[in-house]
Amino acid sequence: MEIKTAEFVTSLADYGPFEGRGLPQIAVVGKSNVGKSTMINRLCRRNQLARTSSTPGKTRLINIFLLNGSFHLVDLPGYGFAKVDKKEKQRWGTMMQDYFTQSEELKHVLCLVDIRHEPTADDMTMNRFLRETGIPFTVIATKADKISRGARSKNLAPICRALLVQPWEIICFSGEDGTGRDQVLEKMNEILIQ
Ligand SMILES: Nc1nc2c(ncn2[C@@H]2O[C@H](COP(=O)(O)OP(=O)(O)O)[C@@H](O)[C@H]2O)c(=O)[nH]1
Ligand SMILES: [Mg+2]
Repeated sequence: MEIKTAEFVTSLADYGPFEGRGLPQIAVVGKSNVGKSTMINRLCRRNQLARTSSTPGKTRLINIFLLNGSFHLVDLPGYGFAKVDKKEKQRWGTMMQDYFTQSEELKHVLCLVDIRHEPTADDMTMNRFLRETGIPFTVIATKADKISRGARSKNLAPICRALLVQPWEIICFSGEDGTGRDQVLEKMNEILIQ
């Protein structure tokens, strides 16, 4: 699959109706700064479609994009930013709950983790939630350019253990050099033709 058109639809603080809602959705989750927006931009070959930031935790909204006029890519707010206060964490929890309880259109979740680090407690909570609710997901190990090719399988081992996936199920991705882009697009195609 190739992304021919990509447009920003809307940002929502509370999930609910939006223009064009009803198309299949693929959501992106992961901690703040893991590379969600960067991946979206890379997939769409657009530098500024999703805002990236070197200050983690700034995206506290659900950002929705329409791709190829046929499905919605949903950039969910990142978790695990140390500096946010309790109130902000609660707000995040409510947003996510609202999203997941009413997302009849959700087909699949792309779970991003940093290839250099062991998954966090929040990553594991999200993983458990997806398993329990039976929402299909794929783990994407981002920032693959930050380690050597040879180190990849070694780095994937703790991720596999924590998230209960097999190494071959994980897609190594880099927004920097495009590693894994084709694989993610292929995965999206599989999800959407089902
Ligand atoms: N080297 C490298 N840096 C990345 C990659 N993905 C994201 N970054 C950087 O990590 C920071 C956070 O990225 P962003 O996409 O805003 O993360 P988000 O909070 O998950 O949306 C930015 O400074 C990006 O340039 C990647 O694959 N490789
Ligand atoms: Mg972002």
